[in-house]
Amino acid sequence: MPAIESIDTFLVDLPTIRPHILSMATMMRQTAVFVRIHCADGVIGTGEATTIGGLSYGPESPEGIKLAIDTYFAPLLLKADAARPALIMDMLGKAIVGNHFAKCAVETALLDAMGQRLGVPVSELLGGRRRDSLPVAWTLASGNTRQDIAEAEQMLELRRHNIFKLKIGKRSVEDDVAHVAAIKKALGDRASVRVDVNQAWDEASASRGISLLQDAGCDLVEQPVAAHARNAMARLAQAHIIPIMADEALTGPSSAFDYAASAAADVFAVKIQQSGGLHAACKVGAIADAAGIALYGGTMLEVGIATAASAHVFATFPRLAFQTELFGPLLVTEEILAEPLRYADFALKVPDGPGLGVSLDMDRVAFFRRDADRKSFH
Ligand code: MUC
Ligand code: MG
Repeated sequence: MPAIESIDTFLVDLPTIRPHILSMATMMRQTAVFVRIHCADGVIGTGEATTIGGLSYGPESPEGIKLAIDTYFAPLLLKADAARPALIMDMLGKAIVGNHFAKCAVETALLDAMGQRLGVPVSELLGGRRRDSLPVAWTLASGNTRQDIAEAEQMLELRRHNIFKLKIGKRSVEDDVAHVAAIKKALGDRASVRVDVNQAWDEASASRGISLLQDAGCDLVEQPVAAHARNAMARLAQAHIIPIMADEALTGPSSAFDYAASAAADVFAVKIQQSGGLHAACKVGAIADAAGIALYGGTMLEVGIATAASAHVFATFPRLAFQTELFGPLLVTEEILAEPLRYADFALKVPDGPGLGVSLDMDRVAFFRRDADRKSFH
């Protein structure tokens, strides 16, 4: 049994390539919490957690995730059998309420270590991959219609993205719809245009907005109303042809079951962190599949490690009708992986090395980590 010998966590702040404007926050940087689990057989597993705009998106913050892992997770993990990640996650589930993002980072590190130990990619540990590449959307969120069109044109030209998600909900419904319509008109059939309202509308605004978005040629509306407004989501999904996607509402298998049983969404955005881990995300996917709900591979704007972990999960899905948005590493100016993830032909290549198939560049991490002691982890 390779026991867990030590756990280290550190925060890394990375600037975004431009302000990323969402209805609840404007991001100028992304902060990643990295977790490294050192096992007695010499294997080191790496995990990552990120949030959006500190505490503005959900109940966990990067600083809180680090504190929770250092103070509450680490004593439970020390000396545990690293070759039993499922048992460890059961134990953490019993001892620690919530803290889904922290749990996901820890499970990622455990599965990365397990995959390295067995010489197989994490997707194989999760039941087996069904695809080697994943189409990836890009989020246009500069806050300026002309700049967004120019950005989309550049992505099409580079053959990096032909699916665009627009962040709306900050302005009036009419102004937001005009913004979406202008972008769709400029891009035409060359791209799929979708929106994410991030819970900003009440039901009446949503009903009006969705009808207008449908006329504008928008393909998908994500979380138009509050996460707790399940009945409103069900009525909107029932009333409109344009698919309605749940995101913030899905916080793991129970909420996914609840939403599926209430027909409260046409599409589920699966996120590994929001779900509470990689296996939990697979269960959310399985519930959707069983209920005839379409799937989308979501992001919490993770950087390299958790984007790779998400890719391993989504690669196992039998159906992925609305593709993915695993572009997080491209939203920041700095690469922190030893070998960057590969994006080409509108898709992300799922890494195929053992474990996550990616690793941190520890020199770059030492440079960008928040505590300025620039400690070396070699
Ligand atoms: C969200 O709500 O989906 C995903 C893409 C993006 O720009 O923000 C995230 C969060
Ligand atoms: Mg969303």
